[in-house]
Amino acid sequence: MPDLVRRLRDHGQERLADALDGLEGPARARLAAQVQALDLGQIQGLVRDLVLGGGGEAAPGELGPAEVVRLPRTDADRDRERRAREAGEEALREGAVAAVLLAGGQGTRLGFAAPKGMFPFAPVSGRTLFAQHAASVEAVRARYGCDLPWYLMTSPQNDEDTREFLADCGSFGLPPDSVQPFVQGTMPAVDLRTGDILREAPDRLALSPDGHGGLLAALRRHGLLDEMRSRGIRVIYTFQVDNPLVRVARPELIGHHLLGGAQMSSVVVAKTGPSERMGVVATVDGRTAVVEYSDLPDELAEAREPDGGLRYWAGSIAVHCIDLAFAERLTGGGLALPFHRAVKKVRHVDDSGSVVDPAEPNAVKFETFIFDALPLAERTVTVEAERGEEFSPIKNAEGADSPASAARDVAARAARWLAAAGVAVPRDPDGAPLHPVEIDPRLALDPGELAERVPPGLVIGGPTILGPERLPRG
Ligand code: UD2
Repeated sequence: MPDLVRRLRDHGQERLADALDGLEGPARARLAAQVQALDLGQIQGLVRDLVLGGGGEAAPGELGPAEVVRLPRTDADRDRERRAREAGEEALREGAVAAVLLAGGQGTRLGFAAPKGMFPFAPVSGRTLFAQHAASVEAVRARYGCDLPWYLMTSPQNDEDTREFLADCGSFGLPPDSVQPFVQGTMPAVDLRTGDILREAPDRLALSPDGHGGLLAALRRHGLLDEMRSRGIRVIYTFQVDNPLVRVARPELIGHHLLGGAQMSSVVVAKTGPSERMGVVATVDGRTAVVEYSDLPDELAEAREPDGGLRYWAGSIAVHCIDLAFAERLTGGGLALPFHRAVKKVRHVDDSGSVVDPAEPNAVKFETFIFDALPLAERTVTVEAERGEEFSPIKNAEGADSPASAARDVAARAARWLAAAGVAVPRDPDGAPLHPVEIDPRLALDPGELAERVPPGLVIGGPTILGPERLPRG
């Protein structure tokens, strides 16, 4: 134990060393075990570079717009799209795809205390985000007659609640060995001014999830990359918990990824404007990268092409295909993703053990981002999607990217699909659907499927749920 205290001092963590030294018995053992698990050399470097150094991250390199497979417009585009879909469908039928949900975040902006996946987003049924994603997974499994294993990344903060919810819901009827939660790593928060590691209780560090970039390391740590390999998985399809419109394992993306020989691929939508808070896919020093909104200087965010369009229009919706061999290579040799700093309010105890509830941001959290693997890939593919078809995240309690905007977009997509299937959709004078409608992914994953399966003579006379029970029998 004196050894551990000395190691803390050697790495500039005097206060934590004193705190540990001042504890006795089980409390001392508990804190010591947490300190033991830290990489103190790494934290010292991060404090030096990202906290005491004024917080400046490495200067971004030379920026350029990304090459993007645009939405199909010509016959040649549609032909390419068809080939991509067929290649993706083949990979799905072979069982070569795993769906990985990123659900370890804390969802503080939404102000919802439970795991975000338990948020009841659906305008009519009140179904949760987890249930929606599970229904998509089930629909893909049924459509392609495949095993589509579903891995859910949780964090120590929400793992237990997530597992309990999945158990209560009987894994939403999916085969239990195909639904696998796994917990991501953590990093300690440090004091914004001094770099001291903070404690949330006298015998407990203030730990938080290490960012979604912790995904690959967590998959390896839990033996899941090996499991994927033995299952015959080649493509890891990642998506975020907060997007109810997300297309899980969309064959076109998988196909573009495979046909392009990519190690990592991304989906983008056109940003609504220069200030929309989403990362853009771009090139940095000639390599594909996501530049986070907070790192994109205003003059670049506002830069226009001669046709008036935004130069950096390609907003990442955080859906990626990652080649399994690439994930194995990245995690095999200690290759590390860069850490970013997030300045946050973190409740902690001071030297005397009293709780401090800061009114202003007081701490730095360290996070890695999965999209920082893009520049490490030899080949990448970036595919454009239609925003209204695939992206409406729930991040804030109100306004943009809120439960209200998502409910509106869910209903608008359903109305579009119904209209395309020849069903009359009553609308208000502004053209918005009069009644919210939900389409269960198990009934239809896309407009074409809905057109084939829509119940004959369907009339939308009020809020409506079109579920799998409406499937034609047999
Ligand atoms: C993310 C992207 C942003 C844009 C936007 C689209 C980052 C840093 N930014 O913004 O560029 O693409 O999404 O919706 O990703 N998560 C974990 N573990 C963690 C942290 C997050 O699993 O340690 C999950 C979280 O549960 C969520 C997702 O990652 O599903 C995104 O996290 P976020 O909400 O913090 O990212 P956001 O909204 O800033």
